[in-house]
Order: sequence, then structure tokens, then C-alpha cells
Amino acid sequence: MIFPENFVWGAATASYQIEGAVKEDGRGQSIWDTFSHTPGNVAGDDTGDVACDHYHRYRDDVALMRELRLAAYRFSIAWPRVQPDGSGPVNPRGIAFYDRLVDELLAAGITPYVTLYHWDLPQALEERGGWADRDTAHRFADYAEAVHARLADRVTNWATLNEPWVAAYLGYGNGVHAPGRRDAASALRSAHHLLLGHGLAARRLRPGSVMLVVNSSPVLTPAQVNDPAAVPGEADAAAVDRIHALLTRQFLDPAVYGTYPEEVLAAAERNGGTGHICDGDLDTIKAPIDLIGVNYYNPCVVEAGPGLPADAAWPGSEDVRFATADAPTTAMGWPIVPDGLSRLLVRLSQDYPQVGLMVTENGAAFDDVVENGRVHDADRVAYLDGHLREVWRAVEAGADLRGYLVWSLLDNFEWAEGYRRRFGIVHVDYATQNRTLKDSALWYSDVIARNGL
Ligand code: PNW
Repeated sequence: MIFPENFVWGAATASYQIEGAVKEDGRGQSIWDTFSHTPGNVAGDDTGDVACDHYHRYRDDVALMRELRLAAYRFSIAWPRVQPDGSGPVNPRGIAFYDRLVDELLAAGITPYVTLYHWDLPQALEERGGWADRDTAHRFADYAEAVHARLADRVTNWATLNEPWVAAYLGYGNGVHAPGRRDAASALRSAHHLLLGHGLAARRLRPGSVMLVVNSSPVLTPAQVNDPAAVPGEADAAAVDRIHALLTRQFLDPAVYGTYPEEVLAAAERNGGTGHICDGDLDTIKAPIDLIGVNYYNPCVVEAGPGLPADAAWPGSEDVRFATADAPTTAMGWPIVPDGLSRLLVRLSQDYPQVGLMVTENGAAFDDVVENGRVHDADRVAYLDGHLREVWRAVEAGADLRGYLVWSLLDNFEWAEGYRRRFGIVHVDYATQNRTLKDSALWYSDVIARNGL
């Protein structure tokens, strides 16, 4: 299985998950500092205070990337390093870190993919309403423009938002992520304002290539997990369509077509109304983009659940049961369904044919142990191998797929799960900050060298 010429191979991380150095060089506080320092929110009450200490070790980490032959590295910029309170002049010492990182990457022959928002909202903006407040979208666009002005001479690949579904519905809906709010109306408003921020920012990132990164999954009935040909009954099919609209179409239909699915408008009608969707917003959100970034971990499995209330993370999901897949799971408890990725990519390429695709995250957490300086993570190698075969199948089926980025380069702060869940292809010993290449890293490096499996 040989991939197309120019297929981009790389790995991804995010600022709060790896950087540490949360008080250095004038960085302001983010909602994740506040949230992780509030006991009970994160497993083990872990915080990102030190994380992988990447802020001080980025040179060594770039050297590792080079050793692994990565062609691309996707990282995110911490907004509160650039604008400590979320608006106003750029903090020169904050942006300087990304200046150094970009230079280091380019010197190593690695193409930077910069994500502007991977969830570390400045706390000062949360105190003014956060993403539930419309003004945050404008603050985000100003921030994006300021970063672009500083880095666009060397960075051409930009992502506006990482996973707006997670930011809105885990942050403001079920409260599992920062800022830990639990209110369906605020979550729906946040989703819209994130999209508005995306559309405003996308227009200010030219010249450059612009992408929106979504967490997407094929939505399947339990029977469809193991039998793609299974035909669901009418009630199950309706549940599938509604959850697909809430998860994926809610973000990609406005961004690509300037329309909201009726299921999203109906969810808003039942939860605070649609008054926050102003005239012209959908035209703004429909800013030209070059790529859709797809983060895939597992399918979403649902069936009809008459009489069930909506899940807190899914306003509008009344009468739907979230089911479990008959499949092995990772340490996160997430089902391993590799062909979910090809089914998803083929569907997205059909629904949004005018936009290219890139797998911007895919990977798995397992309970890795270091033995004699090695990490034999055969389960992760099998996960990645299985999913890459499906990526190849999707390319064969005609999906316009430009690249694949592993989540993650390093073990890191896995949000509400803290450090106990390890997604890295490089092991991090948090006591010493020692990095150890796992077997999966060596395997991935071979895949890159061969441009295939
Ligand atoms: C993504 N969920 O997060 C993120 O982009 C990464 O920062 C993260 O480390 C990675 O996936 C692994 O979790 C998600 O509960 C977190 O549905 C939670 C969910 C989805 C994605």
C-alpha cells in the first residue's frame, strides 16, 4: 500500500497538553489553568503546570521529530501567551517562543501546521462570558490576525479551531472540560460563536492555506459497527441522521455551505432559541477554506431510545440511546473500529467534495511500560497500522486526502484524564522528563520512509 506522492506524514500536539511554563514570559491564565487547579475536575488533580516541559525542551523535541522523519508537525498556539487577557497588544516574549519553534522546525525540514485555538481560552475572556458571548468571536479573529502578521512569513498552513464540538459541548454542555459549565443553551451559543470566530479568522489568514479541524465520527447503529451492509430500521436511521447532524454537519455545513442543518436549529429552539444567530453570520462563517482537518478515534454508536432525555453533551439528542460497540477498546474505553475511518473519509469527501481532507489526529491510549529502555506498544502499532490501511482504502476510493498526523508525538496532559492516559508514540517519564521512542515511533518512521505499509 503506497500512498500518493506528496502525502504529508506527521504528528500533532497542543499547547496546554505539552508546554508547561504556565507563568513564564508574561503568559496569562487560561480556562484550563483555572479548571485543572479546581480539585475534582481532572483525574489525580493533574494540571498542565509542567506537562512535558516542551517550552524549555522544544529543541530536543524537534530533534526527535527529525529523527522520526516527520514531514509535518501540528502544534497549537496558547492564546494567553500572545494576548495575556485575550485582547490588545501582542506580548512579545510570548509570541517569541513560537518564532523560535517555527525556526527550529524549518531548520529541521519540518513543515509547521499551526492551530490557533486548541481550547486554552484566556480566562479574562471567560469572565466576560467566554464562547457563549458573541464578542469572543471578534477577539479570536483579532488574535488570529496578530499571529498571522508575526508568523506568516514562515507559516503557510493554518487551522482556526480544533474540535469546536468538544470546546462547546464538553466545555459548556456537560462540563467535563474547561470552563466546566453545564447549560445546553450556552453550549449551543458557544458552538455558533466558535463558528463565527472561525469565519472571521479564516478571512484574515491569507495568504495561507486555511483549515477547520473537527472531531468527526461515522455515526453507526450497533449492527453497522461489524456489518457495514446492515440496514437500520426507520427509528434507528433517524437517530443516526440526527446525531450525524449534531456532531459533524453542525460545523461543516455552515463552514462549507453557509447553512445549518434543521436538527441544529430545532435543538436551539428547544434550548434558549436562535436569537444569537444574526443576519449575515452564515455568510461570514462560509469563508473559503482549503482543507477539512479530521480527528478520528472511534465511531459514534447510537440507536432509537424512545423517551430518553437529551444527553448533556448533545442538546437535541432526545429519544436517542448512546450505545456501546461490540469491539475491543483502548485504555480510554474507546472502541477500536479501523474501518470507521474509511467510512468517515469517504462520506466527508462526498458531502464536501470541493474541500480537501487531512487526518489531523488519529491514535490511541494504552498502558505503556518502559522495559530496558524500550516500550513494546504492539497494541498501538496494531491500532495505527489498522487505521492507516483504512486511510489508504479511502484514498483508493477517491477521497482527496492530503496527509495523516498521529496523535500524539508525546505522551501528554490528556485533559480530564490527566497524565494517566498515554497517547504518545514517544514515552515521557514525567519525573525525569526523559523521552523514549516507543516501538510505534520506530514503526511509524519506517512507514514514512517507505511512504506506505
Ligand atoms: C481530542 N470526547 O480530544 C483532542 O483534539 C486532543 O487534544 C486529545 O488529546 C485527543 O483527542 C485524545 O482525546 C478529544 O470525549 C477529547 O469525545 C475528548 C473527546 C473527543 C476528542
